[in-house]
Amino acid sequence: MPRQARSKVGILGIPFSKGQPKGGAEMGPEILRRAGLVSRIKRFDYQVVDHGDIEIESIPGDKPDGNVKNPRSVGRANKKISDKVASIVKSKELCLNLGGDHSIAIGSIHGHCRAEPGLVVVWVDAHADINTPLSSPSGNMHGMPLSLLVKELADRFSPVEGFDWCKPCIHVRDIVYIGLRDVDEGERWIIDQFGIPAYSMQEIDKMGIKEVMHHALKNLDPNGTRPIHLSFDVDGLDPTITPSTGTPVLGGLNIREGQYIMEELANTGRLSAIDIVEVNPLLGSEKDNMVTAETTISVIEKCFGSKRGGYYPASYVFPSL
Ligand SMILES: [Mn+2]
Repeated sequence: MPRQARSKVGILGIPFSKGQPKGGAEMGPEILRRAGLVSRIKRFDYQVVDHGDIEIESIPGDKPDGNVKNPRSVGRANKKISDKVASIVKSKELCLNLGGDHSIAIGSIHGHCRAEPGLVVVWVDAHADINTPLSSPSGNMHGMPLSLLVKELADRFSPVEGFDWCKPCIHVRDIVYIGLRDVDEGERWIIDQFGIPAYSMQEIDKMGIKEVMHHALKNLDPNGTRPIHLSFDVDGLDPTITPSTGTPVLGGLNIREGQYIMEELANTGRLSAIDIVEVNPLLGSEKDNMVTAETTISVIEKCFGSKRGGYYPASYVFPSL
């Protein structure tokens, strides 16, 4: 028996960008709110609670820990994110996190795990974001969130400064990837070594998005009972439709594939937390930002029951004489 879908959405802004070097990702929540995200979600059968933006403290003189940049800033912010997400999920809200760069997924998945220990992760992204501090070519933590969360990689690197609070809470096989097309060597090794189901753009071209979603969800949770954490990097979509982002890669998901992924996830009734990350308005023109925000909202709203074939809320009354 599938669990009952959550009836409330808790929106949490996370204006954090120290997981990568480019300024502007901290403006993601603002740009999505300004483009009408909250009112768009209110049209559906959810009670919307806006928790505002989380307050991020800056840590001056945050020296690298080995290869890892800004470890204490990322660690401190994510501890806070974990606490907040845990409390939102515990209060039975579907937690919608507006990033921020993708390093915020460390705290959001960690906090989600505290409330829902049996969760699975759907990672929609051009990148695998599972480098360890040792395998990462850049040292930017937005490319490492999953390595800090999975139990199987804990013995592959030393604890990172600022992350003593963060114990791995998922297994590699609790993850499925969709949309990959820029994967580092160490990341590919991890995917092969542990057999992580990974649907790159090649599989999407070969199988079509319908088959990919069917297999992805079956692979992850054959019985279809576990809560789902969707971590959605807007660079999973093609840069022609989400140009305002930090690490765009050509050849991404088109708008219809993006919408279909979300519709299928909504149909499970098991979504309990969502991250939307890497919207960066400082990297695009005003028009780019409008396109990026509109694309992102039109995809994300499908998580809340918006249907391309038309829709009315449970409260709808058909006008009659
Ligand atoms: Mn990412």
